[in-house]
Amino acid sequence: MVLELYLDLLSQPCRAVFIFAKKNNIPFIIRSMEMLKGQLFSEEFNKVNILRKVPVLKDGDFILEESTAILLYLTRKYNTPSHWYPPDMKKRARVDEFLAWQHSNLRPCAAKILWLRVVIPLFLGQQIPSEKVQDALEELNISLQKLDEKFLQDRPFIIGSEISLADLVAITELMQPMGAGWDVFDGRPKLLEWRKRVEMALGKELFMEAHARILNAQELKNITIDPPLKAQMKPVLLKMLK
Ligand SMILES: N[C@@H](CCC(=O)N[C@@H](CS)C(=O)NCC(=O)O)C(=O)O
Repeated sequence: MVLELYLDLLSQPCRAVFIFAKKNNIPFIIRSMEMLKGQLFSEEFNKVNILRKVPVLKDGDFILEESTAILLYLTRKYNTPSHWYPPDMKKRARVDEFLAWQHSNLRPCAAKILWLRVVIPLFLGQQIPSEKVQDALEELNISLQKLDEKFLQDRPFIIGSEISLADLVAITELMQPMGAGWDVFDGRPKLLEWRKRVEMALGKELFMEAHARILNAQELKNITIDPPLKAQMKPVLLKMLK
């Protein structure tokens, strides 16, 4: 039975899973989900994941959520090249360390900007006060500095000379429109060189295939949100802005 992956490529964890599966020639069927069209609320998806989140992996009757768990499952089931998740105990621990750190640092900071710049304006039809965006950019800057100084240091990739799951997860977090001409890599030449190496290691074509939608600012502006979802989210988002 072929593996099924429920993904929306607007989502960072989905992009990481998508790139990993494709890069490693893992056969899968993509069950394309569109969060903004309310598809996570369908009856059909509810049977797969009552948490109504993507990504989800379905391998026969085995269903798995959480991108980190999915990536690790794929490395083990398909015995992917060891550089992704090295057998060496200390290198592996470094990948684990990064995967744990990013969930409460880089990811929420980058996601917040996406919400402020793209998602909330789409839902509420209004721009966000610039101080809010500025605060979020400053938080992201702190995380970027940690990525640079603690995790990357002077190595070509986060844990050494080869790409691992840590680089894959990090790059998918940073490839999103930050808005107002702000570029994550501006003034960070080391991170820029790292980004180029990661892109090359993954393959430019696959990299762009995964990021085409999220980087298409015009398309993002024209998305029509599912009306019931819009009504449901509006009070939550207004509260967020207070
Ligand atoms: N920790 C989870 C995060 C999953 C997650 O939050 N997915 C988001 C998209 S990035 C989602 O499905 N959101 C829909 C919702 O919350 O309604 C992972 O890494 O897989």
